[in-house]
Amino acid sequence: MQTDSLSDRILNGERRALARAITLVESNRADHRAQASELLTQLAGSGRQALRIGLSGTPGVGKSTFIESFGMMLTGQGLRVAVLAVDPSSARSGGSILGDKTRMERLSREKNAFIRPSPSQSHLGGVARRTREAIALCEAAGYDVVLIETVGVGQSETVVSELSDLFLLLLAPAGGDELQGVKRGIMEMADVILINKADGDLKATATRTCADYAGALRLLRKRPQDPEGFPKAMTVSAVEEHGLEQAWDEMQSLTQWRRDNGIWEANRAAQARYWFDQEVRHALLARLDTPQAKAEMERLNAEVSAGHLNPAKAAEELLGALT
Ligand SMILES: Nc1nc2c(ncn2[C@@H]2O[C@H](COP(=O)(O)OP(=O)(O)OP(=O)(O)O)[C@@H](O)[C@H]2O)c(=O)[nH]1
Ligand SMILES: [Mg+2]
Repeated sequence: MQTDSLSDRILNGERRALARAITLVESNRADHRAQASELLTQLAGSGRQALRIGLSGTPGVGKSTFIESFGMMLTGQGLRVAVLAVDPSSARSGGSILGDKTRMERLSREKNAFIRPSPSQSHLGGVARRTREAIALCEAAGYDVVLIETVGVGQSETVVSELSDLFLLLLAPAGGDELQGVKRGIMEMADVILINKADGDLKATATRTCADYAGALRLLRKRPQDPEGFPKAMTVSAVEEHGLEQAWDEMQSLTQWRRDNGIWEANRAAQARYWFDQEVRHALLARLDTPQAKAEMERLNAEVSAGHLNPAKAAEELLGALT
């Protein structure tokens, strides 16, 4: 594959070229990795930046419906929108974004939208890298907003928040008990909490839930990356398309404040360092996975269990043998 022409076509914003490039970065084949790396290097100079919005929420909370309505609102304003997913459980069914492509029917027909199913990878580290590279490709292709969706399963929120400029947490209307169901760590990542389904019979409950979360957010430690009034809780209805514009206004004013105060740049720099660190760790662990390393480990294991070598000494020997 000619990466030169592929990069031109991506810079031209051609969706098919973008899809092909994402397939390339998702591949494990060594030649594909090399091409992907070359392509990403070529595109790195484009200087284009999208607003990267992470979105998390439990199954059924309305992520797909929200993305469809919110995405349509953005494309309606002339913005180009890409949707990616971080989905560590490849076995996930039903709710997968692949099935969503048909569910996000209106958005997938928009010429200014690009929807990409999540890569079927069971390893979160692998998913993170591929998503990171897919985001870079979407930015080079001139997308204004990249939405990165994850269903809340433990670590995936951290991955998404480390990949995004803004982190949205989508919640359902519920009684006060439910508040405790959201882990504190996840609350602390959120820039905007959206209580979805604020319509019909659920409207009053949603308003109450929103007030509960607004209260809970005020109790959290103030973060240096926030202006007054953030993080914020708001109600929306993805189905009735209520509150979406207000939510977008808040996201934009938060983003503008962060840009004006150097926080946007600092955050992206910190993320780059985080991913560098992760890549190093990942690569080091991969070195333990070679046949030679495994054989050496087995030999040292025997020594350790026989009491001929202490564990620290054995580790030192093993690491010394890894080059
Ligand atoms: N009343 C109401 N129902 C909604 C709203 N948004 C989503 N729903 C409904 O909630 C159900 C789940 O919506 P999805 O958008 O598929 O939820 P999801 O978070 O993508 O779910 P998973 O992909 O399985 O994680 C569907 O029946 C939607 O119609 C809303 O704003 N109001
Ligand atoms: Mg969904």
